[in-house]
Amino acid sequence: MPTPSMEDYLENIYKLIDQKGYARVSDIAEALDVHPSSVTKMVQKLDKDKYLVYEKYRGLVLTPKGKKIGKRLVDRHDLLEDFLRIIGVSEEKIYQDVEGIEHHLSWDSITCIEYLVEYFQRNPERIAELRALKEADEVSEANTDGDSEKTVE
Ligand SMILES: [Mn+2]
Repeated sequence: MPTPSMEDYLENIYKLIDQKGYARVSDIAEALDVHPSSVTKMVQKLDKDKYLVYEKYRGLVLTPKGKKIGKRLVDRHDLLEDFLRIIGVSEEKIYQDVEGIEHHLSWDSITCIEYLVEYFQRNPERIAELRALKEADEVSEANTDGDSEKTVE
């Protein structure tokens, strides 16, 4: 099993290759906000563990094993974003929150969240109910704050 840090690399390498057709050390360093020398070190480790093949002058290719786990990690990230969006987390918090939780849930929990997201997507009226519950609470909180003129969208 890859470590959380390896997961971040595999996730981003998969995404870069998917979007641009290739992943350079400099692109990975930028995506993960780390020093290129850290990328080189991790890429060598991922090569040793057979997730990818790294050749200094030809770049980096994911192995079938690397592709499979990379896709799974990207899908997991997207699923968790959908989940937080559905339960009403504000857009500016979603990405960082997913980065914070994605490595710490079991695949069992991920599967359960997947069904929950599917359930809500099939029943959008339930999403509306959930939103209404949150908004009603926000309105009553605003009122008890003596801020009764505050309007809630
Ligand atoms: Mn992520």
